[in-house]
Order: sequence, then structure tokens, then C-alpha cells
Amino acid sequence: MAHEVIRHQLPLFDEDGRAGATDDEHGRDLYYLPDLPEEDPYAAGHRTCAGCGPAIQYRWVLKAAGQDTVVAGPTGCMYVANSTYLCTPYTVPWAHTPIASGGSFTSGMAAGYEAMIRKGRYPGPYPNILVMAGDGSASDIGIGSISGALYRNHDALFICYDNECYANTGIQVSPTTPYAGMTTFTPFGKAIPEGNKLPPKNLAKMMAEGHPHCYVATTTVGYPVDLMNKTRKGLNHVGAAFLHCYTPCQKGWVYQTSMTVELGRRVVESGLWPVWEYDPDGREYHYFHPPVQRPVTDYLALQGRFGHMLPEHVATLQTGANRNWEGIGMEVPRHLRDLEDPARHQRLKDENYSMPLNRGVGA
Ligand SMILES: Cc1ncc(C[n+]2csc(CCOP(=O)(O)OP(=O)(O)O)c2C)c(N)n1
Ligand code: SF4
Ligand SMILES: [Mg+2]
Repeated sequence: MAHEVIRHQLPLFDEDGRAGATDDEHGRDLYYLPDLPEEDPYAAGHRTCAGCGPAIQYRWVLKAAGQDTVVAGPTGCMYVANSTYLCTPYTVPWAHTPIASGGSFTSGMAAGYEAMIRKGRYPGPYPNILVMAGDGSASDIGIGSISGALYRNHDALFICYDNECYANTGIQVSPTTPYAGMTTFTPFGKAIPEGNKLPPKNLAKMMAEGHPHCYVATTTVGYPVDLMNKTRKGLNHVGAAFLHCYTPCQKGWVYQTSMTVELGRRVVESGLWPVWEYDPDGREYHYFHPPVQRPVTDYLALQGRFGHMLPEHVATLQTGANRNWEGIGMEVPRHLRDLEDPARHQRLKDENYSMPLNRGVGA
């Protein structure tokens, strides 16, 4: 007789966090300052760079998932920096997979646990099963295996930590590198002054549109409560779930290490990273409307990878951001619409900003 598979139902965190205690502008801290769980399945002792966005994501995701969790990590910074010989920051089971196999490996874990529980060989409950793959893995080299796992609807959470480059091998361009983002494979110069000519692949929309039975969401390290709740929703969803998380790479993007979380908010407030959730039951998207709408220059100016941009490049990104605002059902304010005109811009390094460059969280 088959045994029943009992699944966890993780409670959600209070969306308002400790908002009442904050003193911020426009209420943007409403989405910050969570009451974090004390447990740390991703503990201190790893070797990522100071301010590493993916490491922050790993920590918050595993806090949300808790101790009854098994994790897979395809090749990338978060494999290499976290698995030095005889040293690991994980207090939960973790396995490395080849960069192309995050989806297939995690499918195997999910199917294996399910079969073992049904046969009475594992007492259960069904653990939280997740994989955290880089953008090079999830949007490029390993996209096939993740798409296959989503299609087959294995009960696991597939996360892309997106630092918008192949970081571990030397900051090369990936399909999610933004337009005009400089990488070692897209240097700017006379022939190609913008550096990267291509717009980023819309990975999360591909996953939602292509696998309509899956829970899919986007988030950033600027919104810890949102990130942890979407982690829990993805794990609670019976079947496959995909989470696409914006995670700045201090080394590759060239910014002050204290600004990682601030970047995670400015990218949303400048319209360059829509935050949403796709509900597979209603087959509808729910879009987050940030309390502030900023010019893209408030975001770009913090990062050395954009320092070469010319007026027409800035205008191109502002135009894309404005279309994103419309796409999520928000009005484009007049001053942002005007900024679609290259004549309104200077070289990025000469631009004026509406927000101080070094405003970090708590600054
Ligand atoms: C099939 C294959 N091709 C190339 C590599 C070399 N490689 C190792 S890590 C890495 C970068 C992965 O980038 P990403 O998935 O974005 O993770 P990040 O390093 O940015 O954290 C690459 C290309 C590999 N390990 N396997
Ligand atoms: S190179 Fe980037 S992603 Fe890799 S450890 Fe450093 S900050 Fe993190
Ligand atoms: Mg990457």
C-alpha cells in the first residue's frame, strides 16, 4: 500500500515588516526591515565577495525555507565560493550539479523523495527541495533542463539568482546582461560605444508563459519580505515553481559594497525590474507598484559598468523602463516621458541625479 506524502505548509511573513519603526522617504522602507528568522541554514563562513547579492539571496531564501530543506547548486560563484574543501556554510544537505543540470538533478531529487515516501522507505514529511542557479545556468546553458523540470511539474522550487553576467569565470556577458552593461566580453569602444547592444532575455516571463501550470515570480534582494514570502509560496505550491531574483554582483558591476540592497530597490523604482507574481490557478499576473518612480539615471549612476554610456544609450534605457511602467499598469509621469529624448541627457558621468549616489540602507 502506498504511503501518503505529507507536505509542509510554511506560514507567510508579515508583508509590512517593521514598517512602523522606519523613517524613510515615501514609505519605501515599508518593504524592508523584516523580522528575520534566527535560524541560518546558510551560515557565516563562505568566501563570496563583500556585498555579494547572490550570497544575501541564498541566506534569506534558506532562512525562509528552514532546516528541512535540501539544496542543489549548479556551477557558478555560489558553488565555487561556498564549497571550499572541508568547509561549507550549509547546515542543510547541499549538492553541486553541473551547470546544465540544475533542473534535471532537482527533478531527480523530487521524484526520488516522492517515491521513497510512497514506498515507506523515507518517513517524511516531503522536504523543501530547491535549486539556486545563476543566470548563466538558468537562462542559457541550463535553461533546457529547468524548462523540462517545470513542464513535468516536479514538486520543487527552481530559483535563478541573477547577477546579470557569468561572474565566476570573469564577468562575461550572459543573456540577462542589460543593454549597455559592460562586461569583459562586451567592452565599450569606438565600434560599439554602448558595450552590450542586446536587451536582456525576459526569463521569468518565458517561464510563466511557457509553463502556465507553475507558480512563477520575480523579486530582488531589495525586498527581503517579498523574497522570503515568494520562497515560501513557491515551496508551498504543490508542483513546480520558478523564482527569478535580481542579485547585484559587487565585483562585476563595480559599486560600493554597502549598496547591494539599495540597488535592489532602485532597479524596481526606476522601472527596469518589474516585480510580479504569476498565479497559475487564475492564470493572471499580480504586479507590485513601487511607491517611487525614478529616472533610470538614479540607478545607473551607482555602477561602474554603466559609466561609459552616452545620452542616446541612457534615453534607450529610459524608454524601455517607461514601457515597463505601462506594462505593469502604472502611469508614466511627464518628467520620465520627457527623458526618452536623448537631448535631455548628457554622458552618464556628467548627468544630474535626483537622489544622492551614496544613499545606502540606514544612511
Ligand atoms: C558546460 C559548462 N560550460 C562552461 C562552464 C564554465 N563555467 C563555470 S562557472 C561559469 C559561470 C556561471 O555563470 P552563472 O550561472 O551566471 O553563475 P555566476 O558565476 O554568475 O554566479 C561558467 C561559464 C562550465 N562549468 N560548464
Ligand atoms: S563575483 Fe559577484 S557573484 Fe561572485 S562572489 Fe563576487 S560579488 Fe558574488
Ligand atoms: Mg551570473
